[in-house]
Amino acid sequence: MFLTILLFAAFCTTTLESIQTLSTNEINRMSCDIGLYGLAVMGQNFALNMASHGFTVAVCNRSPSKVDTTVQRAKDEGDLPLIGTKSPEEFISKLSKPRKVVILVQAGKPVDLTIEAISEFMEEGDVIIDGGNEWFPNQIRRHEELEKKGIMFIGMGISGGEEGARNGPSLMPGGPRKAYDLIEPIIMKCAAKAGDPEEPCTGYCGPIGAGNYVKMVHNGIEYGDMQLIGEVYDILKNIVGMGNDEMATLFEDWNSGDLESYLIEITAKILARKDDLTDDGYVVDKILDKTGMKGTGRWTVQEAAEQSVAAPLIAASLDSRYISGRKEERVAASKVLQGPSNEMPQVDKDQILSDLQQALYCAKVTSYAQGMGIIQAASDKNEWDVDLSLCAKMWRGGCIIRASLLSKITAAFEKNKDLQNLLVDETFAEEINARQMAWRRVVSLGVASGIATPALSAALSYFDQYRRDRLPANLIQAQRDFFGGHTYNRVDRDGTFHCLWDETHKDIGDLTGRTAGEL
Ligand code: NBP
Repeated sequence: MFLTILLFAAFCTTTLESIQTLSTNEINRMSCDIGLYGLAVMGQNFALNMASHGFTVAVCNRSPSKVDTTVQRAKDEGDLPLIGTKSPEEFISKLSKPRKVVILVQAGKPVDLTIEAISEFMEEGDVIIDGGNEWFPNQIRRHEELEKKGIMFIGMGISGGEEGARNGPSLMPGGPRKAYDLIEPIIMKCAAKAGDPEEPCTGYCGPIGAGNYVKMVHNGIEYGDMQLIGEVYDILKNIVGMGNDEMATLFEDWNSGDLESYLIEITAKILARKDDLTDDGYVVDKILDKTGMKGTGRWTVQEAAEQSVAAPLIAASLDSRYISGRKEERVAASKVLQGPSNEMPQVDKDQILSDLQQALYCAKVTSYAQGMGIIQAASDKNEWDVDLSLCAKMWRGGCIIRASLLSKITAAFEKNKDLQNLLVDETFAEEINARQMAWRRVVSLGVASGIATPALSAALSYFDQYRRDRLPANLIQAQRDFFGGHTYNRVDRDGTFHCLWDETHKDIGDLTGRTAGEL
């Protein structure tokens, strides 16, 4: 490593053009700690991040122009130890063995094509790390394909966008332990740091698939957090009647309390931002009310269903994006459908602001409870042994859902590794029990005013279902048995039962082997 740095220090005083003038021997002597293929927003910044931490980095990209840009940035940002290469063969030849290559190209087919192009020049014991937002079964498939060649594969979720990639993202790797051990010294340095004492926002998530799964659920929670803040904004604007500057100050204020988080922080900044294209008003008011998405929220909801885990808050935030997308239909519907005809309820402003703060906190905790529930179920099913306290720890810095609340969540899962649901952790249970009336007042106000609060309401309904020892599911089970002979269990004795509900019902005989439809 020391020799590599010395060689690199000499090398980095040259420009890209002068690379061409180095002798073949000199170029061949270069041996980098790690390679990065794919130099769009994420790749370029992550390469510079690694180089800033003293690791020698070789970079490559399908279009060579981005290689030049990255090399120039490395030079401008302090002669960082980074070299550009223009072909997969040259790229791989620059890496010390066992070779470690991070791929950051568009997810899907481009990743397969890149693996195909670079793996040709790699050998047994090398490691490929895909940092894209990838559907986890694709990573399992790639792992199996590369395993045949003896190349190890890691699927590493990365969160934090451009800024995080450059200055410290949250990194969620999953793959063979041996491969993880090879990259650990690098990712521990390059990841964001959080906590007191500071710790890197990364760690071993588990076997292949686990890292992408954790990142996928992170994004589902991100959808939920954003929707919750959107609903609070809607109430503040359309029920309380607050202006953008006043709301910005409120969010800024909330950011110094229990709700402290990146998304609350940027919301304050967004609300305060004046329009830069016109002299009139704020940017936020000029933005079309249609939310885009790239699929990770949908995957989370699909996976929740797959694992038979209820995640209504995340599902509500996904549904809200779908409804927002139907702008033209909504505009037409707004001319036909009406909200409540009575006057808006009178609100005590101080009360509702305090209620909203508490409701948002309760719903956020519920959102994490649902997300962690999905990860736990998948981890059990796939035998990944994902550590939920590590997930919370990794999300404390660098990523979009970073929040002070995550330190408490980390502590809850550290205290009880087998915690069945975050809501029943002593600390959170106490907080939510105490704040629930505020939450209920907010949801009631939304309903009475015709302002939808799908995520706040879904979270409250989840809380109200989860906390009750008896639900109306007995009636539903009876209905199932009535129309389909699906049988039922009883509360007072063991066994499977079927009732001859009326004269049309016949004895269905031996019930052995029939179940009442447990999960
Ligand atoms: P993009 O997702 O926009 O992808 C652009 C990169 O993919 C370029 O380097 C491009 O090469 C390369 N590429 C494409 Br497109 N097709 C290719 C092919 N057939 N073969 C080889 N390379 C190909 O980049 P990004 O926004 O930096 O994201 C990279 C990954 O990180 C994605 O999986 C993304 O989901 C994930 N991610 C992004 C963010 C974010 O905030 N942007 C955050 C977290 C994770 P070219 O230059 O030759 O066109």
